[in-house]
Amino acid sequence: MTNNPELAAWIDAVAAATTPDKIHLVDGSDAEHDKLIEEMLADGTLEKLNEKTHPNCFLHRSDPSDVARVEHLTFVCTESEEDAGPNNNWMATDEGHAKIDALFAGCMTGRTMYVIPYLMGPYGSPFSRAGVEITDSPYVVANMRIMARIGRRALDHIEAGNSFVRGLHSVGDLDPERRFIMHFPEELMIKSFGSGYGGNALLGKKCHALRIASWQARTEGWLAEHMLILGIEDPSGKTTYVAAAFPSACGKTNLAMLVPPAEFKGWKVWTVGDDIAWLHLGEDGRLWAINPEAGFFGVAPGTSLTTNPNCMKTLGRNAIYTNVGVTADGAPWWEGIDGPKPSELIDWQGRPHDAANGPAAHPNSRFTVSASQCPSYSDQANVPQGVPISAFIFGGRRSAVAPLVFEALDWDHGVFAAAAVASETTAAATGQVGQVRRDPMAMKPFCGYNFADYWAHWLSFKERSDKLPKVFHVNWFRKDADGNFMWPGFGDNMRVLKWIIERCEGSSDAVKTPIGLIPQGKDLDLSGLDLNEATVAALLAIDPKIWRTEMEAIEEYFGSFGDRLPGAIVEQIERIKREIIESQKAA
Ligand code: SAT
Ligand code: MN
Repeated sequence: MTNNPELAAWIDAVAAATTPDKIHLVDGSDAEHDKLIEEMLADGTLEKLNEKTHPNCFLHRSDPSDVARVEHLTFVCTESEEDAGPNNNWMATDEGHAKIDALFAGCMTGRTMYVIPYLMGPYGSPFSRAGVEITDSPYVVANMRIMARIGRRALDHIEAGNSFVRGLHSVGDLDPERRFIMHFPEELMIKSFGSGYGGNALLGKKCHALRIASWQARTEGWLAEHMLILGIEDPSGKTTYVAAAFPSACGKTNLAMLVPPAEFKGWKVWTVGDDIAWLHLGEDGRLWAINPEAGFFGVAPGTSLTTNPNCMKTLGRNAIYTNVGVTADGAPWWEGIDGPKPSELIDWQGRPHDAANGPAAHPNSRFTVSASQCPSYSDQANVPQGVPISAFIFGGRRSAVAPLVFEALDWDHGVFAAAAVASETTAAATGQVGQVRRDPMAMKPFCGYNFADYWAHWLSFKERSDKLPKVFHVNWFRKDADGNFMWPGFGDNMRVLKWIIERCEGSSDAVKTPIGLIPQGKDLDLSGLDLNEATVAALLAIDPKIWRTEMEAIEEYFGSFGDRLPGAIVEQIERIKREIIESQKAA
């Protein structure tokens, strides 16, 4: 099966433990894919959508209890609990293995065991990393084929002697009581049991490219981040790259594929990635980013020709839809898609749609599609050294508190501001939606080690380079007293991106406040936008009273990391608190 002895021994050991009927080494070929699709159509795993309107598109309905990531069942298993940190569920390595191995015992009887060699990152990039996922889910194979570079070339990379992450996955019996997603960063290993869904099952994505990779990145001096990467081309043809981190289901895919408003003649946005960035310091001192993924696993609801035209043009063919609704003529459908709601609709659970049962598409329903189909896909997306990043943008979903945008004063302050990000929870993870929680760097669910060590790692880049990206914080989700969004968002976010680029070039103004540098209305290009002055001022305002309360919440959160918290973070807290009080006295 393979001439790599380590891989061969692992495949044998897994087969002995899980007792599959068949073992299939995935080569990634079209013929193999066609056969898998045929089998999934035959057993009902997939449903064919309308070939005329949606060529080569399929619908998968997951078990209704298995529709999102399960953070309470996700563990980082290390020798020392301190290494996992208060931000992770921890289990001792031996205990973790014992617990999950018991579930894997004999679980593939009657099933085929698929062995998927995969590469995260462009072929030929020194920053790309390999993995092998063993799974009993053909749906996982089909999704991994879109999301990663799988098959023969990835196996060649491993057989050339490169290290690889081992990921073992079984859907088990989909019993939420018998479900665990476990990471063993010290062994470069993942074991996931009992879920077939997205981030729980496509192990190259969150499990490998973020949790395990963030651990590797710290020991090796790079960054693995929950960030989109995009290039902004100005009318002169100059392209500036930025990377932006937002929690799941907060619009990363929309921002990555942004179409500038009509007033922005000659401006273009190029998509490099929509979810994950791996960043390395170049010899020039700049941070260079690659997208380890090859596809998009995006949230369907809310996606339309108005909110994200490039995405709509990407996902109409060769796509797998999970948990969306379907129209009478076999087209995928979700809340927020263009056009009127059809009178006949099947919901995500396969029932005739009845509003009493909730939305037709699950709020976390998804599409899986190759990035190469995206009209805004960057011609630099597969360049081995990646693209140079000029700005980091962080943000969350905050109805109040955070202004539309601010710039950090320096690197330490930027790391603090990113670490202090909070956001209202979404349907991307099971649990209550709309609760404010701290989500540092949008990595709360994905950092594979102690956040205190992670912030220290971020801070350490200052000693290694004086050409680091500028750091910004944005909030597209500010609401007025009546609960309406004040900022139009989507394509109009270009107006904020433009100010950010101008700040990087030193050509735009800002006012210094205790929390950072904030533009005034005059500094933003708001041409053609129907926003009154009072709304613009409210979007850019910071209320010292609210910020004193916010700083207390931030301080309490950071306090939970005890002595391991870097001193530079404590200094930022003290400075901002002091300056807020001074500004109140001066007013
Ligand atoms: O389910 S995934 O983790 O892949 C998607 C997300 O929550 O961002
Ligand atoms: Mn994500």
